[in-house]
Amino acid sequence: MSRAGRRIRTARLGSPLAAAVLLAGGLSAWALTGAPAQAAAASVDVEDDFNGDGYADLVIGAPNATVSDKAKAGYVAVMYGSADGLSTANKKIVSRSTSGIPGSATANERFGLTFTKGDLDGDGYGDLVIAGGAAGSVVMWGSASGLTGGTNLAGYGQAPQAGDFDGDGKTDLALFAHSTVAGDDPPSAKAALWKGPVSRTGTPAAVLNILDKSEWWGYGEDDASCATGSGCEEGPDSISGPIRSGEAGDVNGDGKDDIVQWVYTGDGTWGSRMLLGGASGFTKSWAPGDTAGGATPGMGVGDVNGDGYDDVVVGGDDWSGKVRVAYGSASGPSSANTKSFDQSLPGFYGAEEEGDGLGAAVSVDDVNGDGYADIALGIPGEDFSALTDAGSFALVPGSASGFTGTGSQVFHQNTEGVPGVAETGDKFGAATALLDVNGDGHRDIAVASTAENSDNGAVWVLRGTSTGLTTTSALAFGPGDVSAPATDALFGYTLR
Ligand SMILES: [Ca+2]
Ligand SMILES: [Ca+2]
Ligand SMILES: [Ca+2]
Ligand SMILES: [Ca+2]
Repeated sequence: MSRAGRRIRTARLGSPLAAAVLLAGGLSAWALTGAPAQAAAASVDVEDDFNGDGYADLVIGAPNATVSDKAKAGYVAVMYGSADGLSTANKKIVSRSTSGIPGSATANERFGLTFTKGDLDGDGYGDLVIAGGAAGSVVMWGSASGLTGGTNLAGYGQAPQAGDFDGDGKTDLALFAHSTVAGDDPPSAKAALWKGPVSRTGTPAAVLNILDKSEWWGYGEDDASCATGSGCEEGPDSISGPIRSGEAGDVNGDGKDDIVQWVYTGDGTWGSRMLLGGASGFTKSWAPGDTAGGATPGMGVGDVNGDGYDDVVVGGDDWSGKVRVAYGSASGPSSANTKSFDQSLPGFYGAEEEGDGLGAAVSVDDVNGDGYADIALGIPGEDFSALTDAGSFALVPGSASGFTGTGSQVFHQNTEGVPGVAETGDKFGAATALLDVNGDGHRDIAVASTAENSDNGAVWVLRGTSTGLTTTSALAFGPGDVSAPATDALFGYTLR
């Protein structure tokens, strides 16, 4: 993930108080202000740091967990970073049964199936928006002591996305109603573009059109009913769904964040949708995988070739077993400037076989600190050593010429130094996230196996270095290690 006007923790130096302290006493006085005790690494984004300590915090979704005897009610585990990385002791488990969280645990709600991070109220601490299906979403607010509270966002419970979509420097929130697949045509679903800042009562500075007027679409031949903003199938407050996932970044370099989503495209098929940010709502554009069958590939956004335009990376899907990298430009990504690869890429270890799920998870951000976003790929269907679907993951470095394969790394549970033992059907690599949990300037990887220990799931963390990922100090933990419900939880189904 990389966002327009990316703000890192050191942005807090811009506050009058911090600036005055620096002038008066330099960094030695820093701790006295209540601001972060150490100067944070440039690799820790504000939205990833809920408690403002300069270490990125990981969020783990466990959407199928039983909570308060309600099957598939779901929860998220928030793991706070530290100089030593993550610790199973430093966490917060959040469900509808958690004190302060509105609502109550509900069977099949799958709370935490999707979520997004962003500093919605602009106080310098990242906030977390957790989708909860038909019941809507919940915002938890960052503070020096971590996430607190729980503000209900009724009506919007699917694939929320934070970013600066109108380019004013404040974090906005794109909200989408929960909807389910309905036959031939994608159903229209309620949606809203909330202009930031968003107050802790859940009130935005303004509500903008989710779609620019040029995109409004109504019933009938001439769309006349839509011209007034009413009767729209897709319009100021509606867009087609359902939506499985989304990622934000600035693919056309205009300072406004854009969203790539995986959405229902009708007739049982799913595909990508690119929404370009704008002052008067999103406009639709192209992304790879615009019609792609039923599987959901991973999607990531980041500047792989360092040209200032974020690039869109879409994993293999039913129609393409290849990972596609659509390089951004002033006019956004295009098919003409999209390059694809699979495991036959020179430098990439592994054999390309049917059903590998190459890129079933995708994360794009800079690990080795050279300024080029690197591509993490989950390969949960990878077979090796006669183990079917044991799974693996890879890191493919970015460069001035984009991905080349040079320097690629592949890991699985039998890689020396990786905790655990690879087994048939583990599906290691089902989800990935890149974030700097130990604040050393190199993003680390979190990777999940949702099929570990039946369907309980587990998460591994490998550290980033100037030469890529290392197994040194690798960590693995499951839901039981964080005192959370384990049975069939799919712990790690979503990571961010
Ligand atoms: Ca933190
Ligand atoms: Ca943009
Ligand atoms: Ca680029
Ligand atoms: Ca890099």
